[in-house]
Amino acid sequence: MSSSVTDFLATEARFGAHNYAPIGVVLSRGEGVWVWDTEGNRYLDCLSAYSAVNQGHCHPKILAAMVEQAHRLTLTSRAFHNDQLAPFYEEIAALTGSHKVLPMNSGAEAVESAIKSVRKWGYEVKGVPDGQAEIIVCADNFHGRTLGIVGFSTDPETRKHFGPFAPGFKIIPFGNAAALEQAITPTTVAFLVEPIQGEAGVIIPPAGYFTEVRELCTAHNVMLVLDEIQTGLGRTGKLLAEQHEGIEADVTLLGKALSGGFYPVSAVLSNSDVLGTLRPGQHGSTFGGNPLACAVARAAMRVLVEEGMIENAAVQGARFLEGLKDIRANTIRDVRGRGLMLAVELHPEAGPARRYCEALQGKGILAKDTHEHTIRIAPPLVITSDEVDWALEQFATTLTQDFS
Ligand code: IF1
Repeated sequence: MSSSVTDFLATEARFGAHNYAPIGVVLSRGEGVWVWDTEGNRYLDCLSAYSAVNQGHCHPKILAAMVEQAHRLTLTSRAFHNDQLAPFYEEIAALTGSHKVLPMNSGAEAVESAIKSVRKWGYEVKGVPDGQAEIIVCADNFHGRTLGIVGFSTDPETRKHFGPFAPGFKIIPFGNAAALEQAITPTTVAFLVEPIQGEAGVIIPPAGYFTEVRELCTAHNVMLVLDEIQTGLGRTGKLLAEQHEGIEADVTLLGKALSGGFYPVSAVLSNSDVLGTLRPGQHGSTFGGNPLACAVARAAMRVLVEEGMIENAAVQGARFLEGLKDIRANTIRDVRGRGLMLAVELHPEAGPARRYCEALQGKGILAKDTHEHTIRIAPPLVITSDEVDWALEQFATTLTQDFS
């Protein structure tokens, strides 16, 4: 069967829920930083499936681990043990310095699992009266799409007509430690926050913010839950973004790149007794911790470290950021980033960022707009200097165009 791009788009539109508005490219193959569409055009992937393919598309070692494991055993449920779970625990604990691990599948599931765990910790360890646990979150957060999570979103599109929502969340501004201090009460069990807000447009908090946050959480016996689902696993040039401020979260959430994009794998990592409050029957998942997921995640973590991808993200991220800052275009309002988590914010008068992303597509680059005026740039961490320089040329010619 040979379908044209319009056929694919028409069929999707006819049968699929219209909850996305993708750029009009139909991809059929990927390798490293490159992806190809059905017509054979090649693109540099500057989204990396929202940082799920940090290790590059179809990494051969992760692929081999997946295929090998798929031949042996894929799913046992947690009613029985499997021989991949223990080594996965050991390796992720060693990598991240965590004591306890709860394996799940999607990022949103990891967030939900953390919410359940910190509430339970609040009642059973901290001594909060039952039903009164409060979790503090930030404005403009993005933690996923479940009802529990969208209930504390501040984006009207995300919430509208999906209610009623669960109580127990308090929203404060991001990057403001004084606001956190004011919001904490004796029934506060946790502060859930992204180290860098991704969906909000790659918002980097002021230096020292997380040091203060850490001190406040410790002083008030509040669990600091860092959602590193997007920032984690090398994206920002460190294994975890928390390392940029030399702090340690009480609970760390990983997802996306934990499988290198092969399979949904997420995890709740905890350094305290938070996960210790969960007893048999109180939480779980059919697929969480399955042998295929564990084998894939083990390979995904191994190549990230063995192949120097985290260091490369730091080096190439700095090169990319410098190059973007050197582009002289009056369309550009701000350029920011840490490691290979970058963004170009356009002046509102420059027209919607989406048009620039479509122009970039014509030049062989796939990037995604966010919040109308921001272009997000997050290539796989295996990108080379030559590829960064080539991408910068394409960005320079595109950003000096005027689409307004
Ligand atoms: C989509 C955004 C990125 C996340 C953080 C949890 C999750 C995500 C920090 C949930 C997921 C995704 C989901 C994806 C778009 C994408 C995204 F633009 F929406 F915000 F990456 F920037 N915590 N982010 O970023 O993980 O349940 O999806 O596995 O299409 O909704 P998930």
